[in-house]
Amino acid sequence: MSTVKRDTNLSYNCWLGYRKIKNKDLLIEYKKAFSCISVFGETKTIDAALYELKYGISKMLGKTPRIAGSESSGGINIGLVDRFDILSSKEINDIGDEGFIIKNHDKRIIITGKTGRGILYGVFTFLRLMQLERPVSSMNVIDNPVNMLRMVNQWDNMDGTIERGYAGNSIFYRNNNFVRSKKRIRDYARLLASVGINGIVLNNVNVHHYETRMITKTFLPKVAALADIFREYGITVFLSVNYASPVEIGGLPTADPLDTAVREWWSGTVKEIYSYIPDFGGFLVKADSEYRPGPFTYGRNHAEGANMLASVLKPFNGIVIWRCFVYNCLQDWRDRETDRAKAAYDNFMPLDGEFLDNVILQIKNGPMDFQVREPVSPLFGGLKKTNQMLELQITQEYTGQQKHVCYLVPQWKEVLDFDTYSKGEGSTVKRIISGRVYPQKYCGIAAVSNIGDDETWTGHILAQANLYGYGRLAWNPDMDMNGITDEWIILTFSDHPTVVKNIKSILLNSWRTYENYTSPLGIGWMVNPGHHYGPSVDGYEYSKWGTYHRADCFGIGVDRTVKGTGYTAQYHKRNADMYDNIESCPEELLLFFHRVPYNYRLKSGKTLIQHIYDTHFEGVEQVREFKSKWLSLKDLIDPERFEHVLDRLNTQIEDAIEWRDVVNTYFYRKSGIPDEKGRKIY
Ligand code: GCW
Repeated sequence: MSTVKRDTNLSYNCWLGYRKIKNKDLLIEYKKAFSCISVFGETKTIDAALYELKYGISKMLGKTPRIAGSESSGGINIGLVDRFDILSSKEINDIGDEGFIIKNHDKRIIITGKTGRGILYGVFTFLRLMQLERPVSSMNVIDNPVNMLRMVNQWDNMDGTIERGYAGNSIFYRNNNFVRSKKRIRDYARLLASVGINGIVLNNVNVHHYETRMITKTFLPKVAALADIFREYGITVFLSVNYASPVEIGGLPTADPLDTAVREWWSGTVKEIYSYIPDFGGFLVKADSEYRPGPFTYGRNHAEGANMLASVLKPFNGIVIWRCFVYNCLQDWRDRETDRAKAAYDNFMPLDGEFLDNVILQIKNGPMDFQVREPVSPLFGGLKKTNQMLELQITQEYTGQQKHVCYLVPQWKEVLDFDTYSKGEGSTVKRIISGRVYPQKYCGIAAVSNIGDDETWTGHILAQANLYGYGRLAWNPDMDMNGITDEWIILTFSDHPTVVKNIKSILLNSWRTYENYTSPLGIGWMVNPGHHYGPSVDGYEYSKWGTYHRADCFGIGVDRTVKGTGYTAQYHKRNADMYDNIESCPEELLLFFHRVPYNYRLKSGKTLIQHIYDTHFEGVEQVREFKSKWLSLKDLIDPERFEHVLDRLNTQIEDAIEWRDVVNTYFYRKSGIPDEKGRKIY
């Protein structure tokens, strides 16, 4: 693990670096108002909130605040709501268990909530407002998270590697054991809590030999030690489990969910877990997918599989998060109706309503697999009687692996705002996953984390914005994208207008740019099999049958209309019709839904082939533009981070050129149609 100097390392501190307040008048005002803190109530989470408050204020004011006894009433007061009589019952009723109130009252700033979590979120919000240099008089906030579960999934393995990790090794494990130093883990908890994350799954969904043993006495004390740290920061710990555990570590001949001995084994195991971690969250399960074991082996369905685990977790208030990323990775593409995109819906829709109320289905945003562009999974809006969570991928598996800048907040916004029309207009994904369309006992959002033990946490400093943005959207999916982006830049770098303007322009254009030089119009993949980095137009690890794009000398794309694979029929009528008709299908998804000849005219008036050539040339130019925008920040950003990003941008330019040339050459050879602009295509 890299050595880290906490207070001096700008990359390491991410958005919690806390710079001294620049505005002199405001600094005077802040010093007057915030030089003393009183604490009302004692819990570990309130202690953590106090620590953060002291740390942040000391750095921003250059002076450590005095901690007064609870008898003092000036300065900042933090504590549970019942300790402040000046709060009206309306104010108190307006917040839920995780909400908070920041109230500016009679020379005091009160930061309060009904739980330690609420107070902690209030403190982080307050510190953010300070760093954004907001006047004291404006510090009145009442806020609640929109989503109940706001989780990150670590794909960390106990050998220290991270599946699809692009920022070094695991901060949790090394050499098939837990790391000893917990400092970095605590700092991760701080980062997560600062944006409102309240749950973490500590190990990869692909549960291998050692991780299967995490639920045994050998490792449970170590899991419990991590849970102690995360608990202080209001984060509940979950584990991914191997469905075949009863066989692999329980010595049973079967893992059949309907077998009594299997159920008893799980019941004993769960009891033991709770004896170590009384507030353990529950299990995340990847079953019957990509060679992982599951109920199918025993002729049982996913509901039977999930419900057995849920019933043994129920007495402890634990939950089962069951992933819907289930498809046959060995399928034969030659049959017209066979379509991987249909798999999740086909597997889970027939089971709607059959899951126990402490099971949540976790659904990837798209029907395929975290591609640069995909439609929204039709399970959203399809499922009406099942708890559900959205799964996003912060780690940039298919979006440049943290060597390329690709800010995903714009993509996530589109997913969250997508209207499924499930219960009429306004049945958006964000309203479904927050339980506002159909009642759900548990619901929310999860994302695959992008951090590792690299100094920068994320391998590319600009990728920190994805972790930050995810947390902010998980808290409130209606939050404005511009606002989130500005905040992150100011907290992380500076509020200098050129810094904000240039970095924002890079970030907000980066997804489209990445798409421009990689796979066009929703077709997906075209990456090297296995590691998924760099172009390989025909690359697909699982298929000896064909490619994803099905390009030939006439055209490209997959006909997923009702006349084709029939995938469009999985959507509610309005969307199904929109996608089915080539005229109304959003053009960025054209090749996902339609098979199109190279000379097809797009709305721009260009032919499809010309669009492919042009966007690939444009993509490279756009990355060059990012570099020139970045270069103009040379004197406005510290050298360490300036050089780091510059280095990444140079790599991105080289890679974008490779993508451009490989993709354009491929389609030139396939189609035989030359570039109208006569540019050199290899
Ligand atoms: O995107 C694919 C990844 C696998 C991953 C799988 C999944 C954890 O390539 O690495 O496995 O999805 O989501 O289960």
